[in-house]
Amino acid sequence: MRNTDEHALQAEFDRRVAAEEKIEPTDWMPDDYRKNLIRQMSQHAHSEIIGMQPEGNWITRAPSLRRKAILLAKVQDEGGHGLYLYSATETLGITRSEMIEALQTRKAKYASIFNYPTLTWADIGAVGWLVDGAAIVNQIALQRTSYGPYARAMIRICKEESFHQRQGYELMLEMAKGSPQQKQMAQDALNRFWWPSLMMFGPHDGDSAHSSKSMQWKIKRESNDTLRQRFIDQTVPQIEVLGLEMPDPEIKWNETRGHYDSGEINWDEFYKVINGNGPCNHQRIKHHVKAHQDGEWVREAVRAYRAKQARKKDERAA
Ligand code: BYC
Repeated sequence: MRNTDEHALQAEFDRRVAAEEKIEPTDWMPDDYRKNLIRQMSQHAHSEIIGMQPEGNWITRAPSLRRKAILLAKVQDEGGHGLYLYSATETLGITRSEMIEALQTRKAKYASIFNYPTLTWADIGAVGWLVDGAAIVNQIALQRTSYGPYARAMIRICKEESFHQRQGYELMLEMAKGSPQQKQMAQDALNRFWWPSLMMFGPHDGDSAHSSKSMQWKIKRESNDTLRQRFIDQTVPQIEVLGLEMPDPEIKWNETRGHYDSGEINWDEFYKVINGNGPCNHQRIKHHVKAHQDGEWVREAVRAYRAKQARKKDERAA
């Protein structure tokens, strides 16, 4: 392509992003924009799929039929989110199998939070309340992301995540107002999931490798620290309603800032987890590989069916 053409295409892309118009799959886009989207969106899809494991772990042990039905529906929703996101990412020119290969060979990441175990039933409440709660804060902003298929997927996903967050909070409320042992389980779940939930927003703005480009392209609409602070501000009053102790002794309302102050995240732990050495990284990938291998017969059947349809079409055309 001639240089002048490239400049014109880039100028048109910049104009559309500035005008808040969505970029669609058939539109020209800079290569780095495409690559960055593939990275973030495939990581997001993998998070939804790997995120089914810690909760799926409790489906057979849910304490009532009502709780089992809710959890089953939630875990299925997460699978659905993964599928919308894989499809949206495929519009950028990468195949589903390439993305899965990248996940299984650890070239692609998924949200750090899913490398922590769910040890008790109260953890299911904490995951819904805190993990889905953090995900919503991040994803509401992503509904305005500049890439059309991603923005549209986020609208539906946010509606479902909102139900997930509420069922988690309702579960926590029941535990926190229950017997002293149940209240203790709720407290313990809050203490263990608080910090990993804050880590979901990524490194501080100054340490975030992709933020400045992503903000310029309007892939990201708000910074990691802004979203993390919003999550803290909305969650602290919810902890008070539960009647639980704060998981961080440094949480304190700051009148001047109009926000809650809080303690520092253990960044060594964060980097350890995202680089493959968290408590459950190995188990999560091993389980994914096995499930994928066990599903090979389905893919084989789909391929055989497609080949048969193609043969029929050729015969009709001949
Ligand atoms: N975990 O430059 P940065 C859910 C990586 S699941 C792992 O700030 P970026 C749900 C980052 O990838 C919700 N890795 O990156 C499902 C980068 O490494 P690479 C999942 C992380 O992309 C089931 C490096 O650190 N949501 O809803 O600008 C049940 C530098 O970071 C993390 C999404 O995925 C992390 N927490 O910002 C319940 C939302 N943080 O790629 C709930 C979409 C950072 O260069 N993603 N890294 O190797 C995003 O909004 C952004 O990608 C992030 C990070 C805010 C996560």
